[in-house]
Amino acid sequence: MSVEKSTQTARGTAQCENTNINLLKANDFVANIIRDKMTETNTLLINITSSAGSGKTTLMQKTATRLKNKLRMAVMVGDLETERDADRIRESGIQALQIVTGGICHLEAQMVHQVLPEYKLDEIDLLFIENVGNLVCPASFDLGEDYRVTLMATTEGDDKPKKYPRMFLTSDVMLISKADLLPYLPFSVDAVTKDARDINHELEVMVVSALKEEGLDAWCDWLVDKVQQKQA
Ligand SMILES: Nc1nc2c(ncn2[C@@H]2O[C@H](COP(=O)(O)OP(=O)(O)OP(=O)(O)O)[C@@H](O)[C@H]2O)c(=O)[nH]1
Ligand SMILES: [Mg+2]
Repeated sequence: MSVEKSTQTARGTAQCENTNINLLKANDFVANIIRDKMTETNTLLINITSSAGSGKTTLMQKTATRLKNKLRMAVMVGDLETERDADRIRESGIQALQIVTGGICHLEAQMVHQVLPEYKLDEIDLLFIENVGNLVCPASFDLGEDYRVTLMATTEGDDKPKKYPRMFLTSDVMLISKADLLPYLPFSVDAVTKDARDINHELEVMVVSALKEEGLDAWCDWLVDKVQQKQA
């Protein structure tokens, strides 16, 4: 590459980084407004992230069925297109609204803030945000959540934490999902846990199968505990 071209490339990268920094600053400003609002209403906000298809919506459905008589719950779900996930979650008997991002690969705090008036937050103990399925972009956007929970499906392969470290660094919990498939896949729970904890020593790890309803007691107990802590 010529010196001139390499300078242009470097400048292009710097401009891009400035734009990103400004975008993230604006995002964090709104995320803090959301966080303050959730503190006012004692609503626990959980941001659910993962690659596409790791089982987020299925987990929301099963969690709603198990906890809806114990906690007042609602979900906000982001996808590039369609209302399908919100429809599925509503079938479980809780409020769910779809944010259609129209091509954007993550949710931003501004998008969440815009739909918050649709929820009666005073009457909600636990609000989930199901983020767009993507292990990269959503990692950089704080949505004002109390906790970030990342699903790591057995079908994705156990090498993902080291390849996509930011998501695991910024998460509080890694839920190893689709555990019912463990007997059929070359996936090591120990290896993925070690890799993820090398990146984030404090990461909590749970193993679940939403389909077979395994590991959901520990997950639901964790949620109830966190709601109680927030409301204490
Ligand atoms: N074997 C198995 N399949 C599961 C489990 N949970 C979900 N699935 C299947 O995985 C596929 C994707 O599940 P979804 O819940 O739609 O995943 P998602 O993460 O919400 O997908 P996106 O919103 O598109 O990113 C569906 O075919 C589910 O039936 C599980 O615990 N075990
Ligand atoms: Mg989904």
